Amino acid sequence: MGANTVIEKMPTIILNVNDLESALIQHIAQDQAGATVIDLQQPWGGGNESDMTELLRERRDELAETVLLIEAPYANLERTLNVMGKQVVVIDHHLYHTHNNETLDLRSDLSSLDQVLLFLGIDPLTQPGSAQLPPCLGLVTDSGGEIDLDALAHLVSANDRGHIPLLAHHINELDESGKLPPGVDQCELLWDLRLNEMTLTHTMAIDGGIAELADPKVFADKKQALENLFNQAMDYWTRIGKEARFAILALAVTNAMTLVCGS
Ligand SMILES: [Mn+2]
Repeated sequence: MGANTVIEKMPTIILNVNDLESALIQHIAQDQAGATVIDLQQPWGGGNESDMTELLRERRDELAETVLLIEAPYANLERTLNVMGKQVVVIDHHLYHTHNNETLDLRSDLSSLDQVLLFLGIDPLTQPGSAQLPPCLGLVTDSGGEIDLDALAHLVSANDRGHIPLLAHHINELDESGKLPPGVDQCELLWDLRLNEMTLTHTMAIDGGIAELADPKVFADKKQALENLFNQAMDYWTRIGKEARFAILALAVTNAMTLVCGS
């Protein structure tokens, strides 16, 4: 089987790149698997259905026979793709409430990222360049750059399925099983990932918070406050029972976000 055959069979990935999970799907599918990825360009938490349908019509020629429609539960979108003769694979794991107060239950134990990896048959561990975090995620501190893509995919999936508590749990688990590189601090990694998530989703006043931190004086002030907060959390962390740790960590991170971004 030649390389062309493989590429022809590769599905097109259709999604909105507006959070950590979708950014990582885009990176792996496009840069590692060589699939065409179409970003529907709608913001997190909602989208304009006719804009998305229009965009798909414009980019019709780029669509493979099979398309993965990821977290885009819009009837018109699916219908448009069906009319084009495409085989649509719906990838999702969320419970939606539609305008008509109806429920669309697409829940799954697997995140969309997990499902895409399974569908494409990708094991992030064996991908070339897996020692580096995708530059598209633009992690802000050094700690994140040292984690491999397999661990990253694992954590991004946890963040998407269970938010901060599940993310904290999996960071702790990776650390205890020796799968985090030496020097990667649990709190710092949690912070990196959540900061990226908030930047991509534009949730909370994160952009304003980051802009403010560019001022060295503001940064120095907040850095000290953040350090105090984390030291306090780590102090609790070492003294309390294991089962209470995640709650403390989640609380510390939430407080830190408020400190940086405002409430
Ligand atoms: Mn998701």
